Amino acid sequence: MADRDIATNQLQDYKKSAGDTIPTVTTGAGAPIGIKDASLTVGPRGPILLEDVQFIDEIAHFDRERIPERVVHAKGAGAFGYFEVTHDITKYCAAKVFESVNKRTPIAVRFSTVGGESGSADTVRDPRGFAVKFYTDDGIWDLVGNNTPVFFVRDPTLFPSFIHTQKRNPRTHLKDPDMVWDFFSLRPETLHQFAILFSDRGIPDGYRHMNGYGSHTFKLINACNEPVYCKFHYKTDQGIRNLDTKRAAELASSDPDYSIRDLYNAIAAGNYPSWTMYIQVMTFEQAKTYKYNPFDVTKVWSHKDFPLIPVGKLVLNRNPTNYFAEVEQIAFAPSHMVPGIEPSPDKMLQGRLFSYGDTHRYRLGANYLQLPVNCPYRVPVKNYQRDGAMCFTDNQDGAPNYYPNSFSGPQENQRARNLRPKYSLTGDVDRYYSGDMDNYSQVTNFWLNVLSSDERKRLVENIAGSLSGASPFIQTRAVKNFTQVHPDLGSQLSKALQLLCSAKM
Ligand code: HDE
Repeated sequence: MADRDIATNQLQDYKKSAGDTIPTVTTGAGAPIGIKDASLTVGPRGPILLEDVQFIDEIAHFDRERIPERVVHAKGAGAFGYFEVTHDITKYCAAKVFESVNKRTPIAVRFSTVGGESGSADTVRDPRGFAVKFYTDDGIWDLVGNNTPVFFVRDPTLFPSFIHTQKRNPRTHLKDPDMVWDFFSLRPETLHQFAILFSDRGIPDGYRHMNGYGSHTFKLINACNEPVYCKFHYKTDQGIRNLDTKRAAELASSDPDYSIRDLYNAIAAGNYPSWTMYIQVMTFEQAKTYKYNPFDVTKVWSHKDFPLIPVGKLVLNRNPTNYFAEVEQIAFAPSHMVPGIEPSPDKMLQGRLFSYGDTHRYRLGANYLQLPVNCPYRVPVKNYQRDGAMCFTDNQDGAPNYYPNSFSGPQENQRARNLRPKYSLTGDVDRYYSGDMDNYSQVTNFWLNVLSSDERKRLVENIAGSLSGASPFIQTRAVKNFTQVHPDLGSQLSKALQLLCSAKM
């Protein structure tokens, strides 16, 4: 069996580790089962009796095996490990996770594709999710990011529509290039993320060879209660590696679970992947005058203006022991924050603060934070929440369930209270259109100064390949947008499209 990889040998390895003692099979309620492979029937050809509770126990549980898949990021791989601080950033942030150099905090990570279903191929052109759960001394901190530093839209109210264009046409149940390109060409703020998606980085080679980004602007608070704005980055220590379109398409049919397999095998072989965490820091004064809106998630902060500051290392050294328990049920939320880390006014981040908890309560239930993979197991949870479906702790025993109280119920924490700088907001309440906020300058810079000429050529080919499936009037509108990025991009794309469309005729 030398040619079998570690993932394929999982059951062989289980058998070896289980040893000679084979357990008794039981019902869900623990009763030992005498005969497992036959239902209870009247004669060998007869119908099944209602008293076959053993069969009903088995089939009724089977009928409920699936929970709703994630509405986006349904296909993914998870792993566990630690975050270790290598550089002191306490002058910016008092969160316990950054408390001292060498401090380690356990983490869980889930990588994912975005648009496909949970059975879809791993090697598609799609952003990759890069979600990290830090089990800190102050509870859970989730940094739920992607492998790109920017996002498609800047107002969360557009997110459901945007995602619908990435999913299936409601009538045909097919992916629909008109839906994709209609939306993209009507909302040019998508161009920056789009250019990255259609560049070489659009199909990473597995999950170990890509960077991760918190993407949004966050706020860090130091022990003197002074805030700064910040962006988080993880750079892969394995080096960036991408798949070309042809190889990705081959893998989509020969090994659709390529990225899950790659991560599992690497960790099982002791080849632990790691990433270096950096932050960029912007003061409140700088934010007031910076040339871009620092809370616009379609933009990056220039590394020249805001250099990367090293912070620490993420290391993944354990595979999940059970996929459903530890990966399907893991529940990340940007609202899981800890003292010292706060949201910025970025509207997209604000929209996400609501959405994730909401989806978890639907997908997993009101007590999703009690599941072992989600619970902040390094701190005791003490509060005034009680009951709900599937409460499987002691439900906080006999402690008072109301606040304030005179009976030793949990009290406020002074440190958390001190790490709360006030901030003031003014402005007229309105629905502000944000589609016209400089959609081009950073994409032009990407085209001119980030990509090599070969990379530009491939970008044009990749866009043309996808855009050629859309209706001609949508193609024309999209080319117009790309021409605004740079006339060369527009004309090269126009030529590539003509070639492809005439080849199809
Ligand atoms: Fe998500 N996103 N998202 N997203 N997202 C979800 O939460 C949502 C956004 C990201 O491995 C969902 O548990 C809204 C940006 C990752 O489990 C859902 C908006 C970024 C994952 C949701 C965004 C992300 C999700 C679906 C716009 C990168 C997978 C299931 C306001 C910075 C996490 C779930 C995992 C998952 C909502 C935009 C990253 C529905 C409303 C921007 C990595 O709650």
